[in-house]
Amino acid sequence: MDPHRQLSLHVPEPSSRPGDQPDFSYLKLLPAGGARRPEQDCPPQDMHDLAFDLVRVLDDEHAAVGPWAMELDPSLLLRGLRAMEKTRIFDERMLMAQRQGKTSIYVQCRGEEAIACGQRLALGPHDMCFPTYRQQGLLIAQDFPLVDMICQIYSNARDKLGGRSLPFFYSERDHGFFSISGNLGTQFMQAVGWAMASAIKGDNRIASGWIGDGSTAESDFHAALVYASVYKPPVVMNVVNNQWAISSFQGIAGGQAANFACRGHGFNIPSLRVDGNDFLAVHAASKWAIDRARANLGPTLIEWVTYRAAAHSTSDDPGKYRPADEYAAWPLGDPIERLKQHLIALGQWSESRHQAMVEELGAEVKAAAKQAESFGTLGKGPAPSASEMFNHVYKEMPPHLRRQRQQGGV
Ligand SMILES: Cc1ncc(C[n+]2csc(CCOP(=O)(O)OP(=O)(O)O)c2C)c(N)n1
Repeated sequence: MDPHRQLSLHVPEPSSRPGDQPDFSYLKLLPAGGARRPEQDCPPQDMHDLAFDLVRVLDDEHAAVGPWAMELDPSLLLRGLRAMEKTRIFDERMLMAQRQGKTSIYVQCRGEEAIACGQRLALGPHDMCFPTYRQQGLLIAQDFPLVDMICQIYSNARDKLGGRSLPFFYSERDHGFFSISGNLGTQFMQAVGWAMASAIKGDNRIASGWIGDGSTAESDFHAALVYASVYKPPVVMNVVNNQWAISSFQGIAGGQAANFACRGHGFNIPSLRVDGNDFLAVHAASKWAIDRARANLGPTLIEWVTYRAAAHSTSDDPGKYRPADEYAAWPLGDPIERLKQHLIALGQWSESRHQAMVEELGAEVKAAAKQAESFGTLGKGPAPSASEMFNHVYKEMPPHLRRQRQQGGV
């Protein structure tokens, strides 16, 4: 008889599937105000606990509590609230536009608005973000023209990228928004390289890199951590843990064995785990990491704990792999509602003012969509010239591409 035991693989399964009760008992949630706030120059090895805690500022009564609660001007909070609501309304409109055939695909960031909006408002205007496709809030929070975004989503005659890129793969260098690529994870390493270049040049600008929980399984994530660990460039390394990578739950990327924040420990990179649906926590943790980078104290890894409330994209049906009401049971709530209630508790806001703002933003987004439509939609045109296809492959068009263009008669 074979004395060895029969081997088997461990295949992680999410805590609930369609038809099951949502179950988030796997999340270790500390009360708001429970996590300590280390000094700006705290050595990474002295803050390991913060990768296992959860930085939260807003408590259940909508008050800002604990050491991460900063003295923030209410006008900043109102800007954040407006940016988040505008992002959500924009997403809703573009989802509808996709259903009407005006674009081929769209990706919402519903439930994750606080993260991109909160960090953008903590960054300087000349810092550079390396986003994924789910950080449209980085543009919207700086009042970037919606018409430009929509023209690209519609791949129309006014699309600045000449129809060469997927809808919502924006590229806005002058607004600190690096070209989005479809290949997951690549931007995370590039953010580190950009930050290294900034330091080599003796510049004062910092980088902000973004990646999803699923994409941390890409090798570029690890390469980025190695370079960030060795050269200590000024970069904020954001992992948005929204629990899902299309239909794969975060455990498939290793999140069940060890959370994403603690991956910084092996690289001696300071790491924070933060409530991503708490705008005040997002802003405070971002500011901590940004100030640290700017003081030449190196990178910070931040795991933002959040939930992807919508489908992965317009091509996805989450009802096939997770309980339909899972988001309703998400223990960290909705980021817009939480900040709204906080501002109401401060006496700075009201339900009726909020309603008026929603209507105003709805009208603004609708007008931008209409204007963009006048330059064409995917279905109806006008479209960019087919000759655009040959532009920007190289700086100068080589003879073989020129010939192909002539053969195409464009
Ligand atoms: C290298 C690579 N592999 C696979 C894909 C297909 N793909 C697109 S999005 C996605 C899921 C990414 O999940 P996550 O990183 O958690 O980000 P989220 O979509 O949740 O924001 C996958 C597998 C891709 N675009 N690139």
